[in-house]
Amino acid sequence: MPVIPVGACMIAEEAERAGHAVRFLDLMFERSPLKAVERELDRQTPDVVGLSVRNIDNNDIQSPSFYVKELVPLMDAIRHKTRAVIVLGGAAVSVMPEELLRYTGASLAVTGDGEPVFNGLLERLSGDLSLRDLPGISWIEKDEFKTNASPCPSDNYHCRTPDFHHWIDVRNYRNRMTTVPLQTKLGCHFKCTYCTYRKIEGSKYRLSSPEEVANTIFRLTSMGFQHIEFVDNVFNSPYTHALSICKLLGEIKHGASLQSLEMNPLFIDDEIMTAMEKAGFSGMGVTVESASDDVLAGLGKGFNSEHVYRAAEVVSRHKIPCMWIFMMGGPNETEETVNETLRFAEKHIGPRDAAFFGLGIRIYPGTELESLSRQQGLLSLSPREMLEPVFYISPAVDHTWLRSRVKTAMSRQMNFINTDSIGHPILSSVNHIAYRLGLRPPLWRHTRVIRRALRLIGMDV
Ligand code: B12
Ligand code: SF4
Repeated sequence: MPVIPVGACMIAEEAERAGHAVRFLDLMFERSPLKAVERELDRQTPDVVGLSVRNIDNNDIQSPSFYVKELVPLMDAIRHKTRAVIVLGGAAVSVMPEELLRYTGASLAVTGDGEPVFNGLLERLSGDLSLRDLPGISWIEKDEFKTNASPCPSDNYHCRTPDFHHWIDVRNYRNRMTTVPLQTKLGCHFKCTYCTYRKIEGSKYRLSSPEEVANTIFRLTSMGFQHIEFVDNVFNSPYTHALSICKLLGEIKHGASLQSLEMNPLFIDDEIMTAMEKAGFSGMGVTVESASDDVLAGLGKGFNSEHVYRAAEVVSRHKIPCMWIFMMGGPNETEETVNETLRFAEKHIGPRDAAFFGLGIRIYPGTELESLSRQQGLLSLSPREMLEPVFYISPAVDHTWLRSRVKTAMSRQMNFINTDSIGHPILSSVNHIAYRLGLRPPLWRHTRVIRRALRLIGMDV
């Protein structure tokens, strides 16, 4: 599913609001991004080029794809055709700013919330002022990485959405089953050992009021968007915040179909599920990762298998289709724990629901998982060398065995998928066809039917 470049649209909109002349180039559907960039630069000479970099790689241990490599020719073209200051921003940049700056040779990187920093940066550049003390930027000076901490975030987050029609060709996204992203809060206070999200949004919660969320949903529906996805790090934490949003949305006629793939089993109960049903949720995802206590402890999830089983019971009493998300091969994983998780999935995930099994965990510099990987002798690369994807698999489980064990479960359960399934090239055509047939997001609700249909034409996806 192509993801709408919401962050880039927000940055562009704020810069335009501040009085700058902004051109926006969406490379998502360009056959040749390089030619598109060259064409754009032939038309005009910008003073600043901002690049929004979302994904470093595809997080796929089996067929890794290193997307950042594709930036290099674009950077070369920009440098060749202009003298513009090149600024990197986006989620990938917050995760590995030093490594990305070194790899691409960009002038600056903006980490964390982009809008205030980028506007401050443009203001200083326009006034020929020094950037050295500007909060939220990083750069390389005489081979040394320099970084200024992000500006102190305010306590609240004001939920908002850019005017997408002004920046991107919305139809291209809509007819590929894309949902519109919306955040009800920023931050996450959990401490999962592998996670980078706190680096992006911080560990302190910044909440939007339920009224602001409702107004933003109205704005989106008035722009013609019906399928809205809450892209919070964890939607149902803090519990009372999510509950009040769902209750309010249940009381008003907004006309949107909602979903969130980031639900924590700790906070799933009948009350929130009922509120979500009334609010108009058409799908939800629970990031359980495992059903084994040892693995959950190794991942630092802050919940145990009892919570996982309890969440399954609650979900089965309600109507919202659920995607169960697992991460196989983490710390403390053994053959026994893999079997434990698969037994849970086979027994407790009903035919209406689906399960996704990711194999191996991408290791990022600065995480506990990085330290553990070094202690266990599994990682000797320097942080710089970790820009190209590296993965953790518990030394107590054989990778090939794990892969084939999950495949065996998938061959019996047609509602199970793995990393190979979501990376399969046929999926974009499936999205397209499904849309034409009148199906609407989330497409994973139809996993069983799609896998069966593909099997009939000889594709075991
Ligand atoms: C929700 C989400 C998803 C959803 C998206 C649903 C949807 N409808 O949009 C789904 C599940 C589909 C998804 C899929 C994937 N995701 Co994802 N996802 C996220 C998540 C949790 C939130 C993204 C979001 O919308 N944020 C809100 C917007 C407003 O923020 P933003 O885009 O980052 O923009 C801000 C700043 O970055 C900055 N900014 C952005 N652009 C620019 C440009 C300039 C010039 C400047 C100055 C600043 C700037 O300012 C913006 C506003 O403050 C992030 C984690 C996170 N907390 O960020 C991971 C994250 C972005 N995903 C990630 C990955 C890897 C993926 C997948 C590749 C996983 C996979 N194997 O399938 C796919 C790729 C999908 C695709 N086509 O791109 C990584 C990317 C970095 C990395 N590690 O490589 C992240 C960071 C998580 C992680 N593991 O670290 N994802
Ligand atoms: S709950 Fe999710 S976002 Fe929060 S630390 Fe854990 S993995 Fe990261």
